[in-house]
Amino acid sequence: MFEDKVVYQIYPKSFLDTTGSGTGDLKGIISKLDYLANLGVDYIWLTPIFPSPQNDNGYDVSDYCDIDKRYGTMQEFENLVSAGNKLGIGIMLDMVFNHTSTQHKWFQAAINGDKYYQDFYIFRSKPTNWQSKFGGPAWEYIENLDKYYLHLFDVSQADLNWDNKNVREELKKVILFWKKRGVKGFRFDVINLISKPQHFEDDLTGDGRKFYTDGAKVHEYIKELVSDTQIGNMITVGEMSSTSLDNCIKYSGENTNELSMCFNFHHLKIDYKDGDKWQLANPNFNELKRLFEYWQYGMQKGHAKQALFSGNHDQPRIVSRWGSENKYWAESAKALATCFLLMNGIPYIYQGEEIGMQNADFKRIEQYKDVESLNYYKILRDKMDKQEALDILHARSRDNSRTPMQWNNDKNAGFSKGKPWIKVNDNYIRINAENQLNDDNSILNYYKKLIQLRKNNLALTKGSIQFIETGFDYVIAYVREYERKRILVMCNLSDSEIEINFEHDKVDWTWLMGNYDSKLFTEKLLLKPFECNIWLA
Ligand code: TEU
Repeated sequence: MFEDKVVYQIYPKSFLDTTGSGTGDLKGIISKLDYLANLGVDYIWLTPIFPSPQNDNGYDVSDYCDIDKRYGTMQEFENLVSAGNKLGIGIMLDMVFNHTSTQHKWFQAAINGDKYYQDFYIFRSKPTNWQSKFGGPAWEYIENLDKYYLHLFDVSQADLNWDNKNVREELKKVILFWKKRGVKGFRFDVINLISKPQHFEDDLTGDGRKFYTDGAKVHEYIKELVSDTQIGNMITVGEMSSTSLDNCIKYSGENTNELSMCFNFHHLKIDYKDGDKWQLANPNFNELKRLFEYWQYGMQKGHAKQALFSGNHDQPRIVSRWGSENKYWAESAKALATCFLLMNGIPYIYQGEEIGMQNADFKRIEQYKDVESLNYYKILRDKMDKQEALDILHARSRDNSRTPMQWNNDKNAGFSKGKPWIKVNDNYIRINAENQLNDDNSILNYYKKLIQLRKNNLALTKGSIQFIETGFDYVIAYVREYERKRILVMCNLSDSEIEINFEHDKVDWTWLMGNYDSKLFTEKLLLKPFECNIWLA
């Protein structure tokens, strides 16, 4: 199920502001549904729009069953759902169930001495040495309880205690609340971190993640949540942090009664030095190919489903990261899209990716808003000078993908008539949706054609995948096959021209599409910089 669907991720805060507040809103999303329907999108996933102090832009939820006033009203949300329905676009909401904001009434009751709610969280008299994923210790002291609470993320995001049945019951109510309002699916934030160990101990070799990642009861809890709320037939995607193939086969396997698909991030770490996000390295395309093969073959064999994606609101822009910002900007954006979106799984497009949006153009630390970036800036500054730390943020900050959507070349890229909450990239004059809508050769129209191609070919939705060795690390090539129909996808992810030898391959391939001119498949195949082609046998 869902292989023929395409999901578009919206970061509401940065999508479109209709009030001049500087923050995007629900009405803005409604006004762009036509744009999304035209692109060929079936679902939109909204990152959290619930009331929140916004320390982590909504991933710190203070009330799961309401809409943050910044974004609009419940009525407007219902309007969005029905407007979406008319266009065949379903709404997916982001369930942040690993933690709540410390402003949530449960946490407030807990720290004011309510024992019932203290058991909703993880309070201990003695902290461990675990590190928060945003830097610094994972435990925070509460004086009047003389106890520490666990926060795997920001100090304002307290981890929930899923071993408490009452917590699980409350979270089920949240799902039912939104289901009733016509929501068509859910994304579950870091859902593989919910099952914590029985005993907390120091991690002598790492930051603590080995004790809570894919924890002992995680599958049991997901099954219970899915079955008690009857969302087994809806589109559900779990965000899996540092997960393993075996676990993902359970999370999203055909008859495991858990989720319909999962995100994993291993392929987006090929440019981390020694696995450290905050140390720069060139992308290792050999490793990328190995990871694609491992996950695609593994999930295929396990009858499990993967979300296909190259970016989201936590990742730098892919075209800046592995593509080309200048000379081969459009070519590289198209090649990367082709490579990612035609594999076996369900394509996810992050807002602005379809027009080749690039990393933020920030020069000063004051321009950054993201809590993780600001925390790490301090940590980096202890080790290096200012410019070096800023260079790392420029490449790695989550704000890179959070700058406002570039709609047109009006003031603020058409995003807002007020002062945007975060700086618009100055390149909006050149890179914007309006410019691309009427240009047949644009990245936007390429995405549209790619989506149509995928939907019109069972080989690309239901087909198996087989990777092809070309002798070049940065050429990703694979064949999708269904009922003897074969489609060959080949992408040169480098800025050099290369020649590949296919003397042994005698298949007659017909060209379907690509990012340069139509190309015959020949024994000696010359690929231009970032050239990609799709052929049919
Ligand atoms: O992210 C989970 C996560 O572990 C990472 O993606 C993290 O944001 C970062 O990349 C570590 O370097 C999810 C959400 O997508 C993210 O926006 C939230 O901040 C986080 O959970 C906490 O809810």
